[in-house]
Amino acid sequence: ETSGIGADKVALSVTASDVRLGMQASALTQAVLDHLHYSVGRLPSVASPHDYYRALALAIRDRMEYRWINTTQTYFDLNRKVACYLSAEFLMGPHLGNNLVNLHIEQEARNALATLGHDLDDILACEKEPGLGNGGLGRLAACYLDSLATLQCPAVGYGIRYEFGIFEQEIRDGWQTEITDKWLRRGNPWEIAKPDTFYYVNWGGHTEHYQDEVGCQRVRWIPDRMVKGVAYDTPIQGYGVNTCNTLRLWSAEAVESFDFQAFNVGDYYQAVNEKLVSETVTKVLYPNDEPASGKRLRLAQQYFFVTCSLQDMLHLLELAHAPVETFAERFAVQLNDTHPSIGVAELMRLLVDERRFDWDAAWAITVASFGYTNHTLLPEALETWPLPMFAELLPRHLEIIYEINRRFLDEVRTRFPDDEARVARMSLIGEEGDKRVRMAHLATVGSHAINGVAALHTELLQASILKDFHELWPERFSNKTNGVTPRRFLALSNPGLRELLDHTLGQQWLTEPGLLRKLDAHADKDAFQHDWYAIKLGNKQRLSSYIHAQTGIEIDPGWLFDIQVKRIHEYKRQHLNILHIVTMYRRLKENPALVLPPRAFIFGGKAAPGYFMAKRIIKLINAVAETINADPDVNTRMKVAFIPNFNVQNAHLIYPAADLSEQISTAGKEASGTGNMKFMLNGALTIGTLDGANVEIREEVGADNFFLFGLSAAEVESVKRTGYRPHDYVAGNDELRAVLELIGAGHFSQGDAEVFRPLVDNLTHDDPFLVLADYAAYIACQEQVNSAWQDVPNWTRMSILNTARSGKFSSDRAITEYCEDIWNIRPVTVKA
Ligand code: B1N
Repeated sequence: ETSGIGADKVALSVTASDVRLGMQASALTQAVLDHLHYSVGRLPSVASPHDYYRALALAIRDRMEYRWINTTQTYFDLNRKVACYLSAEFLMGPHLGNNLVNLHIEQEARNALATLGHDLDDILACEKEPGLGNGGLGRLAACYLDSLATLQCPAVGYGIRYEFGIFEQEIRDGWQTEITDKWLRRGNPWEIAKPDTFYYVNWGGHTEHYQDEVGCQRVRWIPDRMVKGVAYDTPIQGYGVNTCNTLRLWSAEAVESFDFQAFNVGDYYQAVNEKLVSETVTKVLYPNDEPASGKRLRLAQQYFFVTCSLQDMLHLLELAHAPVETFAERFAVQLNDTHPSIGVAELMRLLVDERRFDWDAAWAITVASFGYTNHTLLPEALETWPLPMFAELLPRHLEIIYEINRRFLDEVRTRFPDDEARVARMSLIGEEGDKRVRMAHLATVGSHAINGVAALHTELLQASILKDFHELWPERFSNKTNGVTPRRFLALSNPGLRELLDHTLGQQWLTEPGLLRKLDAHADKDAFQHDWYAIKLGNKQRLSSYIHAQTGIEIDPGWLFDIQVKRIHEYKRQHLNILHIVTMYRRLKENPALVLPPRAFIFGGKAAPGYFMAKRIIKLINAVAETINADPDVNTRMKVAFIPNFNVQNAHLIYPAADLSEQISTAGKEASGTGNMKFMLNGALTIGTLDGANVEIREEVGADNFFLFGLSAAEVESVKRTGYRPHDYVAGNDELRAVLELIGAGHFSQGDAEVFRPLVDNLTHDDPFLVLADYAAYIACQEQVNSAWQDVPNWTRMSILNTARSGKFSSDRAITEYCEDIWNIRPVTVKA
């Protein structure tokens, strides 16, 4: 039997052929040629690199398909409980390279392409990554899918197939500009559309209360709009296993028959318009990381993907002939922040209104099914919806939320009599100013397990925004410190280091990252340090070429690479980093003889398009870069570069090249951070505050191998309580004052004293994130970095220890904890 047309349409007893599934280079070469011919429609001689990319991607997808179908079938046959990870964002990054790693066929693919006259790296670079997320939260969801598959856990990721993902960032004249992300323009070889798997989604209208045949009071929702959610599936191949799970993303389509009336009265235009309106639901990802958008369309997106996902679960139960009563035994539904929290009310509606469950039985199922992960304490990020908007879009859900609230507040009153202040604080409806539905409260009340994403964050969560809930149900709370996948963020992106680790530890470190500890024993060895240094230098050369190609800036790979990449946000304090750079610039200008080890200050990150301060911080970084890079007095000892369009693809080049990882958020504000873990895994040392997972990183690596500075979370709170006056810090520190004056006077903006005025004014008069309070400590800590950097063997030793002690931050560890403590899910072996 051969591959090609009809090979997958033969009699049922015959499965796909070995030739087509072959993992050897020769079989892959043939498969790429077949796909070039049959799927891409190009002769090899005229095919572009992108054509080859598509052909190889399809050939690799073929090789996962068998495992994929088999995995789904295995879960179904064994009736196994499935983790359903509900997330409005999945920031998957490029698929091809990762799938090659997980299937162990990189070398074969490289050889196959070489036979065809192409270099695998050039072909990998052709992939346009699906940017269906903003930052850490979306990338965490992607790492968790990788770990679930690798750990052989039954799991599905459910989300939204945005037609436009996160915008592409270009830097023009130092400012961020946003370009729409048309990621589907050249097709997506990784997804398989499932046009027959769809569900209806309703909006608006009103409710009717009626008595059913047996005299029960029931409610009917009479919506006035309807769309269809269609499934698009992407395979998630585990590393070194047969498990291949599914990411199922929903896309909105018009319901063909719904606007038939418009056709009948001849209003063709209105009918077509209806289609356009329907499809806007999944058109674009909201580009705000953290601040809640408050837009009706965002709530519509949330309800859309959540109802499709829950209906899909109910449908799967039906296919398995399992009673709906067993829902919570079959599905663990995890809410990735509050974005899918409308699911609590929706599952109640599906059970009570549509399946005629009584309330208590439905509620028991709901609470047993849901878990809620909180990712932020920032007040501006907490989702609340104005009642009128909620009532217009989801009238029945609002009634259900009122009923959940009534029963819940009765419980609170019983436990805490005569405490109406507590009742008001805990209500699902906020009454400060306009009335709003508090989604974090809905998620908490509807879940049997609530968790934060780092130890400090969970403590603060229990002490602040969910304090009352923690007092009521302490047993429901736990910490699940985030993790990242070592497959993508080391094996794929740092092949040099991977090889050294494989050689030193054997390949098992990739699934047992605790084995990295064995590197401790090599940290002092000259030869090993030598290899380590050479690998880092190679990675820095790679990044340096990329930066040069993107920005024209030349950076010497021998310099200290000091990197801060993450969304631009005041709480992350990129401007604190800039104040340090300007401080060093001034010192060099004033004292040309100053001994300063040369450093490259590298930034990357997008600002929300409507975030005034964040956009100005980008402009400031670029303005400072332009001045410094062009000044021969300083540019032999410092350079500054802003890498445009930070995304997963260029992150692969960035993390492995770092010597120093900047994790300098105001303590108490960064829930966890995950970039901090990616840097550590790749041997960067951290300069950071006691915030988020930095606390645990420092614990693991040891205080001697971490550059700590700044106020603690408790100190930040106490400074704020007793009245923070940033101006006192300006008055008390000549160097700080001079730095702010230099920026404010337009030294970096051709004399324009207006452009950075809002930044400088904000820092001197308000400074909500205590940049000035931490300035002196940060500068002093950076001086320690400079001295440490000059001792190459010791720096290398500390770099090795960082990788060695990063095992805790594998997403495999995190997922194991979710499986054991929250989901009650066990691995299942999928046979070959
Ligand atoms: O989630 C990450 C954490 O590591 C980060 O510390 C945290 O900031 C991040 C609304 C968010 N929290 N909240 C968001 C994203 C999009 C959106 O529309 C909020 N992202 C985080 C993973 O735990």
